[in-house]
Amino acid sequence: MDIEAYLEEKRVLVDGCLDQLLPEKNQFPPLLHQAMRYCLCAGGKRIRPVLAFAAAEAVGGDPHSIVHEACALELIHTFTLIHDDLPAMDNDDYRRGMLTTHKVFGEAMAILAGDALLTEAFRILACGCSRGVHKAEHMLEIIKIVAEASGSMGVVGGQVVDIDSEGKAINTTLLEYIHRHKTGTLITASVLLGGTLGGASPEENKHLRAYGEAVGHAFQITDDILDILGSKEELGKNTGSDQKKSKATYPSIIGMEEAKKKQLELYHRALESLESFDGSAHHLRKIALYIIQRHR
Ligand code: GRG
Repeated sequence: MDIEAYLEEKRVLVDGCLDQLLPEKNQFPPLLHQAMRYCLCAGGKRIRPVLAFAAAEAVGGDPHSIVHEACALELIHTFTLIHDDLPAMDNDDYRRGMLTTHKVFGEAMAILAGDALLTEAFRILACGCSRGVHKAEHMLEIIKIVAEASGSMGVVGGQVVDIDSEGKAINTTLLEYIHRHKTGTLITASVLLGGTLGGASPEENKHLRAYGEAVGHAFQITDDILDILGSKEELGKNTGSDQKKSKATYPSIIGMEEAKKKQLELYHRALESLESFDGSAHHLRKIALYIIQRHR
């Protein structure tokens, strides 16, 4: 199956499961549940769940057994998008081809919808033990990995440094910190979630972590490049926002050509980290390429 078909098949799987997992939009209080569903159901590539599926496959696990847990990753990711778009953060008007959550539901409801998505994600992960599908020790490990990836040493830390660096001349070391934390940690956690629940050995998880770190970093560089070269229609959000906010990015610090070289270097690093895997890591390899070539 080519990678586009694979991504589409998994996206449909995730969308169906998200719809089942989330409270109905008329569930009391309806405003909150509508706001939670609004951005979540607006589309999105679902790349974090897909990475979890592909990692599970790579270690001989069954991707279908981790659909709920993969959806939890998407809830956390969507929460970060909703909060990232708020006036106090990036102040964006469009996301996933629609007005941002706070533009439609107001700031208070956008904050609360994000909070509820994050909390719901951890409820779903905790249910992984009680559903009897996964070993409790694996689920505890996953909860720890996802919490660490999201917290002050992960996404929140990256976001703080990103905001604090706006309008400042920063070096590539600090920029790399922002990329690896704001974006990379949740992507790495997604790969490790699939690997761990798929039954990876410690050695396999070490390689999967290296893969996740490389593609996570590359993913943010692509995001920065698309903010300059991408189309608003394909991206579903305004372009040029990094420059408007005087944000340091790879293209702005080292130039477009060097940024593209860096992407390629990270792609090769991702492939190298999978050298000990056989054809079962086929989709992980293809996703790495997709990540540096994507248009949306
Ligand atoms: C995680 C507790 C916690 C707090 C979050 C708001 C915030 C703190 C962090 C913002 C992090 C952020 C939005 C990083 C950007 C990551 C990124 C490249 C997003 C775009 O992801 P895509 O392209 O989007 O996968 P789609 O819409 O396809 O899902």
